[in-house]
Amino acid sequence: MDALQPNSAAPALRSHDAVIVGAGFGGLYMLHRLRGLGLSARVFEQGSGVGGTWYWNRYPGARCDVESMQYSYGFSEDLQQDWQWSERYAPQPEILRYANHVADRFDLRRDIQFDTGVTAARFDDASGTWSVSTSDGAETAARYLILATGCLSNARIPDFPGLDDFAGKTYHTGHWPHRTIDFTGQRVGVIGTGSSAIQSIPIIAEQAAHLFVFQRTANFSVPAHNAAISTDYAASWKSDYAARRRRAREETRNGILTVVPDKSAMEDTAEGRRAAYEAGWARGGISFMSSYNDLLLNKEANDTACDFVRGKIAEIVRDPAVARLLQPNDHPIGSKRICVDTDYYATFNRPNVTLVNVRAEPIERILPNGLRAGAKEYALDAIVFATGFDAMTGSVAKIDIHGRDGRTLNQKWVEGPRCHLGLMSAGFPNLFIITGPGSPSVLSNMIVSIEQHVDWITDCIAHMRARGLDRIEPTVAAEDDWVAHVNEVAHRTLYPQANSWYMGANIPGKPRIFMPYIGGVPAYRQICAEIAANDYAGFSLSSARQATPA
Ligand code: N01
Repeated sequence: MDALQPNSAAPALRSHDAVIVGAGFGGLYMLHRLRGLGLSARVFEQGSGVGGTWYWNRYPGARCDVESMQYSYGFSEDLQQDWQWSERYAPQPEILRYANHVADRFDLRRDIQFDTGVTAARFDDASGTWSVSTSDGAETAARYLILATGCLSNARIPDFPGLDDFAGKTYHTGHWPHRTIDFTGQRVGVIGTGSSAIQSIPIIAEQAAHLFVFQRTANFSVPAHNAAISTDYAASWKSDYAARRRRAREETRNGILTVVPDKSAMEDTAEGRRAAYEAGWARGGISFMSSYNDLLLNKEANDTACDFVRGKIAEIVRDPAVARLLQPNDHPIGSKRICVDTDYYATFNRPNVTLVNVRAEPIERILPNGLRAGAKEYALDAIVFATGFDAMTGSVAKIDIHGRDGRTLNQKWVEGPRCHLGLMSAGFPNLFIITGPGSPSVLSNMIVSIEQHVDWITDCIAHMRARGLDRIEPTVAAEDDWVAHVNEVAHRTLYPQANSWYMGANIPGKPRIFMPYIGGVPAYRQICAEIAANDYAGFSLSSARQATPA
């Protein structure tokens, strides 16, 4: 379809084969692939630039906790050979440069409309097209609507009373200003102790006159041991990049090449475990969780890893009362996303850092000059909300999506998200969600999962076009089976034991459903591939001239 140009002052009516929402890593690659099919696509991006997560999360210390050589696209051999990563864990500005490089290299910007949010989308059953409303007041018609809205993109500030009265500056880690913020000489409060807080606290502590860390739940964190990437290390990856990418996709649970011993922690002696955990601690990063093959399956095994990390905290933090407060004791290690830090625990040895237990004394009110927690008031010049996101469904829910029978996606998902394969939802034809709920997504290397979804969607659209079909949606039966399977697999693990954002537990009133698919990247890829090879079994495909699927 070609764009229709407006001939009056009326809002533009545009028409494309596909609308893609979001210009992060998912949206960029989706645009590239659809162009390859010869389709016209328009990307709407609410930010002023590409990069998604890495456009918004500019807080001090932001970096990826998947190693740079792996947290990058594998679809272009030239790209992966040319790009040089500087550090083992790339800092946010470098990842953002990479996203911009990709946008320029593949000439993607001309089809991206920045500073434009998608507010609503309505499926017209008669024409089989989506009508997409955007924040610029325009409407765009498209056969396919593809949400590349990201899993952690709806930043959330809890509804603290008095928030608007605060006279100082407030920040959210996921909405950080696009300029350097210097806290020198200030009294700063950081609320939250998740990954974002744990990365930013050591840096803010170096600047602030005093830093108060308001902790509700202690988190497990392992050292990053970040370092420059040596030329030899990069060269070893590049010498067989394609094969390594393939192994990451097909042979690892989470799309990240790691050696996982085929051994339970309980098969080892106490000394053997100590040595394995010490090696994991020394290696650094999330591969600590791969010290044994059952840390997220067996509580007894998990406890041994918890004890090890709690012991490390006690060794690092000098004040035993502070150390105790920092030692997590209410969830298995890894059941909340494990954090990766640089000097996090040691930061609490600084005289200008105070840990406040807001589990015991919750934050009651934000005051004009600080906040009150329990009986105590804390004077603050700035508050950093490291309070996370309405994860996985939050950015989808912000769009008022009406499906084939007029029902909204939010109505359908009121008791938790329902998707087949985490890709499509019954009643919403031609609506694809990249790394949606029910897919490995946040439990995997996101770029690996993004590429797999984009490739699957591209192949699906190509398949339909080759057969004169223009409508696809999952059957209710297939979707129900998949949702049940996602739940069943999750409950074989320790994950549901934590009040995590994976479970929707961080959002008051959000249904408690384990949202990502934990069956592993290789198994999931195989299921998706088999369904495609089997003429998209579990999906109804038709042309607009045929009856609507039941
Ligand atoms: O958010 P979070 P995040 N009063 O939800 C606390 C990815 N990521 O932005 O646990 C007091 O984890 C809340 O407390 P509790 C990664 O997948 C990756 O840090 O709910 N506290 C928690 O401590 C990560 O998991 C990277 O009791 C309140 C914190 O706020 C995900 O993004 C870096 C509160 C929120 O932690 C999200 O991480 C950064 C309240 N009312 C992020 N409400 C890397 O790759 C919330 N909290 C390295």
